[in-house]
Amino acid sequence: MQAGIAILVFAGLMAVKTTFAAQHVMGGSQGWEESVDFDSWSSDQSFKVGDQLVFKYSGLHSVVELGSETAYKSCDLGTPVNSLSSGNDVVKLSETGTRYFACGTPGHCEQGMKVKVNVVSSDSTAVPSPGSGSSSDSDSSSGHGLRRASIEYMLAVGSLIMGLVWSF
Ligand SMILES: [Cu+2]
Repeated sequence: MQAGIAILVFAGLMAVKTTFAAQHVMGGSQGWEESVDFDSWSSDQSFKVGDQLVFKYSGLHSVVELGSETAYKSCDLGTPVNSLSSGNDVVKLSETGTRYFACGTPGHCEQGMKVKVNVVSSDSTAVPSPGSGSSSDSDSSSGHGLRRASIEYMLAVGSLIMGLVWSF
């Protein structure tokens, strides 16, 4: 019985952990493709420490991580921080800051196949969007984020309690 409870507690903790970390499939359903407008796609995303980026693509493409805004802007792929080419690559966001990714196929970056990922602390509930202004705006969006986080937390705790009840 005790071992069973320990397993349930562990499963519950895993549920909490996974509810808070998100996987971002780059480009959404289209994936890592030239046709995606990555600027507008990424503006709807909230990238947090602990989240993962997933790059899904065909053999026409690859993933090159760039080390600077300058390299990103000019599509300078000469000194990449990291290169990936499996077609189903997972990149973990382990700290705050900006990460830059582009396709390594000649010409694709210039065509817009690149994305900038602004990673914020996992405590943050709101990502200020450029040009958005008033304090009431940011208040309401952070309130929304908090509400969402607490609902996810309650779901995780709820499933843990359900598990405990069933074990008796
Ligand atoms: Cu490409």
